[in-house]
Amino acid sequence: MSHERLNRKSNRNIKLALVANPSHLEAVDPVVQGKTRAEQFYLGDVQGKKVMSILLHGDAAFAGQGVVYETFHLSELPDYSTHGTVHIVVNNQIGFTTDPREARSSPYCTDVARVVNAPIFHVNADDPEAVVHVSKVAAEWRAKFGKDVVIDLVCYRRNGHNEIDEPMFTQPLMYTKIRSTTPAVHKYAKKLIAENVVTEEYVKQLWEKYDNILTEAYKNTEKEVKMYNRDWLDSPWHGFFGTRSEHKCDPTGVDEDTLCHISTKFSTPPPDPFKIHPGLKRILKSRLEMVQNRQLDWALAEALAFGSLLKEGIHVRLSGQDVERGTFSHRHHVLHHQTMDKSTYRPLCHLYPDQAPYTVCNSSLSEYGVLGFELGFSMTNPNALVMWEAQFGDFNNTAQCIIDQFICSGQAKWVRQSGLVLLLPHGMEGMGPEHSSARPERFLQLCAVDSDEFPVIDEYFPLKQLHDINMIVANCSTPANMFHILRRQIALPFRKPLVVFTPKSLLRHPQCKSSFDELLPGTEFRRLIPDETEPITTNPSGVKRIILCTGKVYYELKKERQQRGLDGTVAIVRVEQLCPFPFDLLRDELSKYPDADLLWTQEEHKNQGYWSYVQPLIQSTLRHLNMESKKFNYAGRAVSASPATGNKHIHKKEIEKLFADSFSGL
Ligand SMILES: Cc1ncc(C[n+]2csc(CCOP(=O)(O)OP(=O)(O)O)c2C)c(N)n1
Repeated sequence: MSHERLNRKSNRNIKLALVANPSHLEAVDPVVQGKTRAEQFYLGDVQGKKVMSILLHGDAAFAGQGVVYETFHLSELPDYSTHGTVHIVVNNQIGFTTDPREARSSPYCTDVARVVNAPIFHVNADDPEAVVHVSKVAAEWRAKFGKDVVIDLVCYRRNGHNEIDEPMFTQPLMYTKIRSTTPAVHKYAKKLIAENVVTEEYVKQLWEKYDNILTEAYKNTEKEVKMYNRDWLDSPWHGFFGTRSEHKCDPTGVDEDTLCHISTKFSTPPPDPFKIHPGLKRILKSRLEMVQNRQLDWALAEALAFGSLLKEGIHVRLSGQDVERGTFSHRHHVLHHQTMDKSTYRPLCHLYPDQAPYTVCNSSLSEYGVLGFELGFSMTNPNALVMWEAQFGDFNNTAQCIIDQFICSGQAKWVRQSGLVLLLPHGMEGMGPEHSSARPERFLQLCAVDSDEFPVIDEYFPLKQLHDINMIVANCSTPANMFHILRRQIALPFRKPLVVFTPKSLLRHPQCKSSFDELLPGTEFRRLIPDETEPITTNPSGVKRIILCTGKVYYELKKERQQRGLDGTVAIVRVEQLCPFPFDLLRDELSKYPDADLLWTQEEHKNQGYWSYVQPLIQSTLRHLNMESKKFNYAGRAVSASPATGNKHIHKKEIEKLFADSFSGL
């Protein structure tokens, strides 16, 4: 929520926005910073002279929560700086019932701020004039140097935690003292009266005036009989919601000329005399060959999605560890001059003279802080594609608090929309327990889906589903689908967080290519991809088994099917949008092969991946079709405590079993 009013001293309007904050202490810090950065960015406020953030902290949380440290480390990074934040620590020398001797190892609760050499003012909060003085110095510091500054308000908490707890249970000596201490406001009034600065009568009047303001405001709340969502939003996206029909998603296809232009620019080395690495020359050359063949791989799909949005005036921001090159070296969005320091070339910034800005930025090695930051960034402008990529999908769990408290539940709790995209590299490729799984099961468990009910299907169903869901979860198996789902984030008439499990080996898989034809006007994101191979399309009655799957395992199953001579017997159907679930398309698919049995095959272990999520959804669809008696089973790895084995031999054996189970009995 926010409030805007005239500041009589500067004669300027000042808007104060309060960012919605979960119970999780300090979690909001990076969110505030991201939002501040975005406000500055879209206002062209490159020095942070128009927008700034103030972060309020508790002493125990400031010292104890690691996200505070992560947030400080963003403060001076080129694409994350907010040009100085004023931190105010309400240091009441207690955290719930814990006193500082048990709450931290550093002498001061504010010592974490020393990592950026921020000035820290420890001030006696019982001395209001000292507090005002220190606050002025802090504000001047921030204005002059554009760097963080900390005010440590050394004070006490008069009552127990939450005002109702009994502090004498745990801090009897301290609270005996506090109870005999005159409150700061009375102390200060007494001092001013003694110094003849004010009279007793003046103080009394001031008290009454203040009391009346509060009483009146409280009474006014009773007159409010209606609640409007817009009153709770500090950036209500007027131009966005006012102008769009909720029932219409803009097309995501793009014309051939635009595709050719962007992909050629993206595949062309920078103009002379910029010297790029010879390996990159080869990469760009093979990219260009692909473009000439009207084909695209994953890197081109990303570039075409970003580039076409930039052309349409949409700001694109991609942030995360090593995103500029890409963890798997597939992207190369920032090219480095081989003999000149700090000289770089960003092809996607040179597509059109009037394009929107493209931001691609390697982040610090943080997930919690950086994901929170990007979430905050995404809340400011609906006409921006803001993405956070994890180095490997596994690492998203160090940002679990942002996912749980903000991303999956933010709209339900705070009527706040965000179109933030999470790109999570995922896939069982024999890399061992640590780099295999983005934990799809966790994201799917967070989706507000009723798996027992087959929904009413009409022409608005796909969009209505998206409108009603808390977040979209997808696993794209083709570059074209990745292109469309990214563009759809902006084409939608509302904003939803999108979680995409992205590939590793598929980045270079010879079969994981799409044609420009799949991106042209009239094409769109495919929530489910039916089996469109021969002879299945011409002879569906030959199909004895339907394998439903998602992601990379499709390519492996397809190859195995061919080797086993089962091309006409097994239909392999890909669920690309896991949530919301494509009930309508699955219904159509199951109806095509009424006599076939049904399998869900996944490469993830049985207690992980998608099985627990899809099983009841598929069963509801079967019930709807009166096909409850159809054989429907799971094929894949057994349950496991760890996401993957670290033993190559076992990995291979597991895949062999997955194939054996998937094609058994045929
Ligand atoms: C991440 C997190 N862990 C635990 C809690 C439970 N909790 C609520 S208040 C509190 C103490 C906070 O102390 P401090 O930071 O000094 O702030 P104060 O309440 O004294 O202003 C705790 C532990 C929480 N809200 N968030």
